Amino acid sequence: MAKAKRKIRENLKLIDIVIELLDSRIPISSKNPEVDELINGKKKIIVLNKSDLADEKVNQIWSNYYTSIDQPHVFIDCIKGTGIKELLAAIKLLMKPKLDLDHKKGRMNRQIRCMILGIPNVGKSTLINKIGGKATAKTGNIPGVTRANQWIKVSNDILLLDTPGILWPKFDDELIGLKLAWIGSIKDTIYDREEAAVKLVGFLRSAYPELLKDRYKVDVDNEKSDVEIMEDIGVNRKFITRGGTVDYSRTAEVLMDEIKKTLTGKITFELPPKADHKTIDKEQG
Ligand SMILES: Nc1nc2c(ncn2[C@@H]2O[C@H](COP(=O)(O)OP(=O)(O)OP(=O)(O)O)[C@@H](O)[C@H]2O)c(=O)[nH]1
Ligand SMILES: [Mg+2]
Repeated sequence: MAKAKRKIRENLKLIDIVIELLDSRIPISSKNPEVDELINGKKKIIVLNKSDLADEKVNQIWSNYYTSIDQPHVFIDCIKGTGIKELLAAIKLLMKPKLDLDHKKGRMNRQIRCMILGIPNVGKSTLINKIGGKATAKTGNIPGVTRANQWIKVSNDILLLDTPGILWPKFDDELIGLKLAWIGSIKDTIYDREEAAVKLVGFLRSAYPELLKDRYKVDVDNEKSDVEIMEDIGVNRKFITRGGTVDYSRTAEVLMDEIKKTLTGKITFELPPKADHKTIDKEQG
C-alpha cells in the first residue's frame, strides 16, 4: 500500500483534476479516508458510479448534500454511459478559472489532465474504457508529460491517465467490511456470510421494510429478532435441510446474491449526515 500511495503521489504531480470514484450505494464506505490528505488540495470531482444499482431518491439526497458543501459531483453508470457527458462538462467547469488565467498569459489549448482514484471493484477500468472509447489510441508521448505514463485522449481538451490509483477501503471498521460485502465488492471467503446476511436483514428491516415484505413475503413489523426474520425468509423459500430445520447457509447465500443483483430493489446503504432512511419517502416508481 505504501508503494501504491507513492506512485499516486508521483502521478498527482502530473495532473490537474482527481476523479474520486465512489460506489453510489455506499458513498462513505467506498471512500478511502486518506484520499483528501493524499491529494493535498488538488481539485477533485466526486464521481458516484453504479448509480443504476442505487436508490434514486437517495442519489438525489446525496447530490443535495454535495452541493451544500460545494463539492463538484456527478452520478454515473459506466456500463450504460449515463452521466459521462455531465462528467466531462464538470471537469471543464472546474478547470475554467485556471484555463482562463492561462489564456490571458497567452497559453492556449492547454489540455486538462485527470486521474481516477478509487477502491478495488468500484469501476475504475470500466470508466476508463467508457470515456476513452474504443477508437481512442493511447496518445503516449505528449510534450511535457512523462513518457512512462500513457494518456488517453478523452476529448480535444481532456486527457486521462490510463492507470488509475487503487486505494483500499478502511477495513478497521467492521461496518465498512459488511457494507462492502453487501454490495458484493469483497470476496465471500473473507467474511462470515450468515452473519453478514443477518445484519443485512436488520438494515433492510429498518431502512427498506417494504422491499423485504414484497420480495420475501415476511412480516417485519414485529418483535422477532433479525435471525427469526431470516428463518421466515428461508421457510418461505423452502430452504430446509434434511433434518427439517431452516437452511441458514442457503438462505444467506440467496439473500446476499439477490441484494447484489438488485432483485430485491435498488438500495443505498448510506446517507449523508443528518439524513435518515426512515424519513425518506420510499414509494417506488
Ligand atoms: N451495474 C453496474 N456495474 C458496473 C458499473 N461500473 C462497473 N461495473 C461493474 O463492476 C465491476 C468492477 O468494475 P472494474 O471496472 O473492473 O472495477 P475496478 O475499479 O477497475 O476494479 P480493480 O481493477 O479490481 O481495482 C465489473 O463487473 C463491472 O462490470 C456501473 O456503472 N453499473
Ligand atoms: Mg481495474
